[in-house]
Amino acid sequence: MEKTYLMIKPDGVQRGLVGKIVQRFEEKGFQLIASKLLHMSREQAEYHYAEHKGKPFFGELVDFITSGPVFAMVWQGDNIIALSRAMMGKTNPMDAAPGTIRGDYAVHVGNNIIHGSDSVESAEREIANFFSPQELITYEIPLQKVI
Ligand code: DAT
Ligand code: MG
Repeated sequence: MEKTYLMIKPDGVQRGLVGKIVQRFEEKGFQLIASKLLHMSREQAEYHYAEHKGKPFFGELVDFITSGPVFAMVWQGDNIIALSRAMMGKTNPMDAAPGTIRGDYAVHVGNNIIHGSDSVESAEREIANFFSPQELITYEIPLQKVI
C-alpha cells in the first residue's frame, strides 16, 4: 500500500493542532504506521528540503522548521500521496480552500502547519530521513475492507 511522510510543523505543534490533524487522517480512512515528536537538526532539515536549496526562502524555511519540535508521521492508504496533499490544501494559505488543513488553520506561506510528500520517490526519501525501517509498524485493520 502507498505510504507518505506527513509532518506537523513547529507552528502546528505549538498551536496544539496535533490531535485535530491526526484525527482528520484517521477519519479519512488512512492508517498511522509510525509517529514521533522530534526536533530536527539543520542537516536533517536541509536534506528534507534539498529540492529548495538555492531558492530565496531556503534559509528562512530551514530556520523555521528547526525552530521547535515537529510531529513526524508515516501514514499509509490507497492513493494517500495525492489525497493527503488535497486534504492539506495549496502551499500558500491564501490559495488554500476552506475545509483543507492550510485553508482552515494557516495564514502565511512560511507557517503553513503541515508537510506532505509529493511523490512516491520523495516519500521514500523523507521517511528514511526520520524513521528506521523497524519503526514502521504494519498491522491489520479489519475495517480497511469497508473503506
Ligand atoms: P509544499 O509544502 O506544499 O510541498 P513546497 O515544497 O513548494 O510546498 O515548499 C516547501 C515549503 O517552503 C512550503 O510548505 C512553505 C515554503 N515556501 C514555499 N514557497 C515559498 C515562498 N514563495 N515563500 C516563502 N516560503 C515558501
Ligand atoms: Mg513540497
